Amino acid sequence: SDLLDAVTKNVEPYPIPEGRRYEYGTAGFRMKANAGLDHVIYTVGLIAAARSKKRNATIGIMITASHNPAEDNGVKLVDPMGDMLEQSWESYATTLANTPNDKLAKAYENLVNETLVDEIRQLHERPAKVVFARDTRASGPYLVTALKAALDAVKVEYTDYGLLTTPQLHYIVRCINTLNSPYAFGEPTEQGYYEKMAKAFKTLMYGRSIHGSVTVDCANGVGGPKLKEFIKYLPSGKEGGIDIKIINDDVVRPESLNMDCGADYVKTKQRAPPSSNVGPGDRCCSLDGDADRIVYYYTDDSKTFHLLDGDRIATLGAVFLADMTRVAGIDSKLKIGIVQTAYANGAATEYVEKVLKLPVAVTPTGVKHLHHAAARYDIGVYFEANGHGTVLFSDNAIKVIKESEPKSPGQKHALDSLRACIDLINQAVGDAISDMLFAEVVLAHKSWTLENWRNTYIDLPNRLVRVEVRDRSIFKTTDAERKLESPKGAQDEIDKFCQMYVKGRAFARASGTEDAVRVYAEAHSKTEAEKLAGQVAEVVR
Ligand code: NG1
Ligand code: ZN
Repeated sequence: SDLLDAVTKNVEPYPIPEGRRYEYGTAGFRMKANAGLDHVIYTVGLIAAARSKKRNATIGIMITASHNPAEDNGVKLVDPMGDMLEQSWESYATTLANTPNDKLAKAYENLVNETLVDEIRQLHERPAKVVFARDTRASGPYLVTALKAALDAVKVEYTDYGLLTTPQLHYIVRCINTLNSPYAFGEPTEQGYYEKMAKAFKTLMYGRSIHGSVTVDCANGVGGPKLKEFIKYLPSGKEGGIDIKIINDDVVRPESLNMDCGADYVKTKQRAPPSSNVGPGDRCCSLDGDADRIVYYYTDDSKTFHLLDGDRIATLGAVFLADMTRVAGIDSKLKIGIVQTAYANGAATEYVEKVLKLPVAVTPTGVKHLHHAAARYDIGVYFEANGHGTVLFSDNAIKVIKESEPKSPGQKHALDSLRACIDLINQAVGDAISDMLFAEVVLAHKSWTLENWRNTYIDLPNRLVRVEVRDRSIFKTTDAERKLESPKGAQDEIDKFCQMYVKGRAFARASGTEDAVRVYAEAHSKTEAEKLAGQVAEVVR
């Protein structure tokens, strides 16, 4: 057909480089931008078309490589509710990405036939709708050209949103697909995003004030210009709002992206970006390159650096939400829980279970796993230690919160606050800017400094190492990645080493985003955590 001829013709400029093999991983496709990503993105356009037909909804495509170096880029698909692509479709994406140009049209036709097999025939004729955006990487505009070539070939109706943070794109996808429904999420525009969250922020800040300013490191990525825009909608410190100082917002030199700054730098180096010159106790946070991750930190009077990571943001948020449901008198109707991965600090897990007395679920790495587990609670707080996470409110929770009649001014205030949380928190996906405003609100309510926040529990010293191995695919895990089931015998050795230390805990797993095995170890002292990490690294090496 004409359509299939167009698929073949338009892909001509984007062949697969010799010997390349692609895989749709935890974060979609990610690689050096010049390693055939144009071909991959073209095929992602076709997948989005098929997925849109299948779901009869708008599908999102985000072009970003998040915290990775400036010369990398990547792409991921966003499902109708603003969540990650359904897992069963990842293998379709992998298959199509590895299909050479001369076989692509046929592969696309097969995909549509296979995935629409149970549907009525008209589905083939159903229009497909896609929206997409990109981060500030230099390769972005060229990759958009490849994407448009695919969307044009299969006659998809699309909107190019230009530069957006990853969570903004997720927000927009969800807004479009819930428009005029009882689950309407908001206006499907960048401005709609700012207005919705700013309004909720003002409600939550009513009668409160935030002490001092917060310095936000934007990783020289798309978060910089977007946060600057957002500030126009937010009340300033003087107006009972927030004073935000932006650093690392250079998007003119693309090579500065994630360079010696950003959430990943701060988390892995355990230090502030060298460009930061704040004083002792000053409140700081760092976003990553596409603004879906955030960590807080400060240095104390003795210049010691203290990180408040995703585990902390989760506990901070959970404390607040649990308090508010109690004050509102609806705690018996709502089940609150926290979802972590194996990378959560043991002290955080213990604090949640023993002090907050909330249930903890542990899932494999990757936001989609946490997201699904969080959806099983009425209020599910999920965060990866590296700062990616959000809070999900179930339909039941939203109904209870919206329909409860307050019996006192205190209950009214708590209910209003909870209602505003539903809007302030980007439930589509982890969102650094939304998470930051939420954390700021909770700190303001509690009149806490970062030091107060840190003193809720003290992290166990820990160490994360990256181990290069010949073949990482031999490392198979079980128990939410906390145990190795292959290679045989490795887990027994790891257990033996863990037992040598007080509070010793360690695990090894193959990275889903890099060609390496990651080893995590914690123990009651820094030296011991490091020793344990070294020993486990030897086991897998
Ligand atoms: P891998 O490479 O599979 O460990 C990393 C992060 C994840 C997640 C993904 C996606 C660590 C230890 N792992 O996964 O938490 O964010 O990247 O970006 O930080
Ligand atoms: Zn990111």
